[in-house]
Amino acid sequence: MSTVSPKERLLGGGGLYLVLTSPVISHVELAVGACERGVPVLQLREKHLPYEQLVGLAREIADVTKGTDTLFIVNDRPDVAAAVDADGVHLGQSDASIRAARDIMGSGAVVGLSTRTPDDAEAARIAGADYIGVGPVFPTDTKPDALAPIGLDGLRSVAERVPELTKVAIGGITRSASTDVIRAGAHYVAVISAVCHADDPLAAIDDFQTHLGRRAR
Ligand code: TZP
Ligand code: MG
Repeated sequence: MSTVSPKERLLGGGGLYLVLTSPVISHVELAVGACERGVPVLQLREKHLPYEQLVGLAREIADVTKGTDTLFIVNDRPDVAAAVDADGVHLGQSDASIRAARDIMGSGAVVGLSTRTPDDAEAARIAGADYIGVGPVFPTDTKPDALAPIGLDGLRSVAERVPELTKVAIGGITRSASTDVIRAGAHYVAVISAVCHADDPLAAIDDFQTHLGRRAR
């Protein structure tokens, strides 16, 4: 069990950031497999679930990640994240503010914010985000309302504007593209379909882990 704080763990590492959305095996089975394989960050993103069900699922996942090296982040909902004592929350541009999330979760919580452009990224840094999501990098079918992809060049522009911020690239990232994404300036690659909707999600994690590993920095 790590004695290092969640923020220090996030800031000191890199690699696979696995977002759980409608996985083809159960969320808990996938969370167990991710922890066993040393995935550094797990996020629960199930936008359609009502509060009680979301808290129930988040609590099960928090029980799995507790005491492991895997950080647990809840998407959109600082209230849910606080209810299950998750390590952090990921906010979109139209979710709660970073300040509101810290008021709910406490100052030790990891707070991430979605961004797409260098200006978004700079605003996120000024607002005190611990990390930024950057994307969509590539086209994605998983988020129907996603804006146009920014490509590796767009990711590079964001990375150049906020070199000191931890960057989590997202959107259409496959295992084979993941090394280019890291080279373009991301510390973590966030994936949904490449793992959650793979024929064998645990084998897909192994494939990412083999190629990305746990990236200390
Ligand atoms: N935000 C930007 S793209 C995206 C989100 C949540 C979807 C990523 O899913 P996939 O399947 O990895 O493209
Ligand atoms: Mg959101």
